[in-house]
Amino acid sequence: MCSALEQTDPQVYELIKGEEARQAGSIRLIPSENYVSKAVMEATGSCLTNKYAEGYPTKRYYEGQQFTDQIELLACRRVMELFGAEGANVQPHSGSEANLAAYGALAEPGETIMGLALPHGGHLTHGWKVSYTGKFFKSVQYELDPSTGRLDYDRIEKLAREHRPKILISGSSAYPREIDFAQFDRIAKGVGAYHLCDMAHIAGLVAGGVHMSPIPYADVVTTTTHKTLRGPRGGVILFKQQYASAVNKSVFPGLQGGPHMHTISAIAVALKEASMPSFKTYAQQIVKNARRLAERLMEYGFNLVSGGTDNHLILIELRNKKLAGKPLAKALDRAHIECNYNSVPGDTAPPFNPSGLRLGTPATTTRGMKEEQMDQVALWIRTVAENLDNESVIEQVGRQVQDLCRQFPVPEIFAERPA
Ligand code: DSN
Repeated sequence: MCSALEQTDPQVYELIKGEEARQAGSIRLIPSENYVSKAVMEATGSCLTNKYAEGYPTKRYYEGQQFTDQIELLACRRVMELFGAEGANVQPHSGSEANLAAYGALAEPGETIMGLALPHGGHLTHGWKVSYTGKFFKSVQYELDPSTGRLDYDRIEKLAREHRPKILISGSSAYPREIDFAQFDRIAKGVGAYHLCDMAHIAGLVAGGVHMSPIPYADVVTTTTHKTLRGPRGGVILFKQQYASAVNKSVFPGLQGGPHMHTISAIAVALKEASMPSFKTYAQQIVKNARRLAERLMEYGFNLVSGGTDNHLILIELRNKKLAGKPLAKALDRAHIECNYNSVPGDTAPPFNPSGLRLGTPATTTRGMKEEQMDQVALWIRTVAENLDNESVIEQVGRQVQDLCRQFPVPEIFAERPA
């Protein structure tokens, strides 16, 4: 029997089926991606996609909110409980919007924000020059210590004293080490700045108790919901109670109109999953897998930024291998191993063909892979890196990758398994 989608639009149906099979048949090492449960997927595809709910629970601009109000309140309650936060806004459509709304709540356009530079592992929205966050605000960017590849809190403090930002941003998109949020808070308080943490990458690790939580130390914390936290694509802002009104006004009506209630319901489901004991085991295994992958890669002569990892993420610096990030990422993709090329600290290569490769273990861990499989993945990465021009070796690796994928199916994706 045909599904409604297949009947109405066979073209889109086939494309989605193709993507399902691609996801099932490749090893996902992109550290910001994961696979959601069937329950999360069901909520995302529910009738809530039909409903407008501008405003906040009990104060909406549209009628018919008997269920949406309860869903939003439930999502807020669950996220506050999970992270121990005083307040929450679950309406941001994404992490970028959460960041922009949070800046808008704490600073006026033209005031100074200070975040980690993009080539050093920061996010575009931490004030990088091509982002509106770097245009609407005066942006000062701190960098990693070039000799260690790590955050240098003394240098950050010196820069903060010099520029006296209104907001000091902690958090990153490509930093493999634990971040000391107490240090950031001390620096922020010392210069009269708000401390805003973007914990998007590590939210699931914080929830699982394997990374220091920013909640006790930051005035406002933003996150996406789809990375290590393993929910649908969305954004959340957590805050101390005194910022509730400013944050809520900044999200709506400051930045957004109607919240995506289908996403908010799926966030609520993901939060329930993340509060279960099995999620702690999951978070622990993400870190174990990343450590093992990092160790093996170093044994094979790959240089890792900072010399390893404490979290879910690994950044390979490829210059000693005389390789660039883009051709290696593309060759790995042909071998059904997905990752992304990335700038590394001090990179002189252009961002579109940088010297680094970014890897992470949240998605492989969701599939049930453990240290033994990480040994295999590291060996495949080495084999592909040594055979960039040898398509038959790349194809052979690809077949082995698909064999492993069959042993560790993507939970809840019911595509045909790769042939
Ligand atoms: N947060 C980015 C990433 O890490 O992939 C995407 O914006």
